[in-house]
Amino acid sequence: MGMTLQDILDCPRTGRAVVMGILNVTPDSFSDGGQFADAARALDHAQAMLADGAAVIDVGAESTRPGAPRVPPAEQIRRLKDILPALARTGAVLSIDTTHAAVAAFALDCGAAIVNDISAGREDPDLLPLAARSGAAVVLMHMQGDPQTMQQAPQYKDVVGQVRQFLAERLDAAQAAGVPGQRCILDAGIGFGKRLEHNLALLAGTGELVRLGSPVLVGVSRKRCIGELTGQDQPGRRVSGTVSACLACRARGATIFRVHDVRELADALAVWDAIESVRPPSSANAPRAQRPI
Ligand code: HH2
Repeated sequence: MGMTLQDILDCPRTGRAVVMGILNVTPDSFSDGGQFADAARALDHAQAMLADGAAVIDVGAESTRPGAPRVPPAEQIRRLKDILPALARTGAVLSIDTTHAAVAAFALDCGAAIVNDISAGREDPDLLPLAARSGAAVVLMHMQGDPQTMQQAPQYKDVVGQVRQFLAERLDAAQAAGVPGQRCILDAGIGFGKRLEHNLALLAGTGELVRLGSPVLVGVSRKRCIGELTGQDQPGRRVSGTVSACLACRARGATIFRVHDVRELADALAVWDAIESVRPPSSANAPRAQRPI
């Protein structure tokens, strides 16, 4: 039996972490564009990610890579209309990656449980009220600017403080619209209007977002910042770097990891969690401090 939405939201209390597998039904996503635009292939890929340990599948019909063209809601729904009902039949927890209430409403009708809104409810004023009415969880993500312009000249005085403040305000807005804080998921928005130094500060500062009290999601999979740190230009070669970033955030309290490479991260989390669950040896067994002779 897979996890329920409530199990996923309860992770900060139960000490577990979950993998959210990415399914882009787009022709142009930065890493997997065009691979899963066909419904049968998309379903196969989702089933493989579930078998590999994904607790939730995040389906997106619009690329948000820097400079990507916007996709109107009707076209997003056209891309989703065959795949979403088929995915719902698998019984998996589904998330819809969209900023449009019309697309979210379509996905929720098909059985989705999470609305992943990279605009945190700012783009479409109907999105948070819709989530409130339907009982869906909402991902609130930070972004400076919009995908067309966000990488032009990102500037912050205190990136962690500003992102924390933004998310606290969007959490208030979601609650004012009727979405309880326990159903909001916070995300620093790695790569959305940020340079490498900003992304690193936010990954290191994950604990600051965790302290806001809602579950924290990390979306760093195969992103440019991983390439900048590892020298890997091809997104498919950024898997180890992605796993390392996710574990660093796991150690700081993040509980939901949105990735392309589910098995690699699920295995890494299983090992990390097993080690962390062992109680440290008592000080009697600890090696004695070396003294200079
Ligand atoms: N990143 C992307 C898309 N959606 N949602 C959340 N909550 N957090 C993220 O970091 C995030 C996101 C971009 O990655 P991807 O889906 O792989 O690419 P594309 O936008 O080109 O489809």
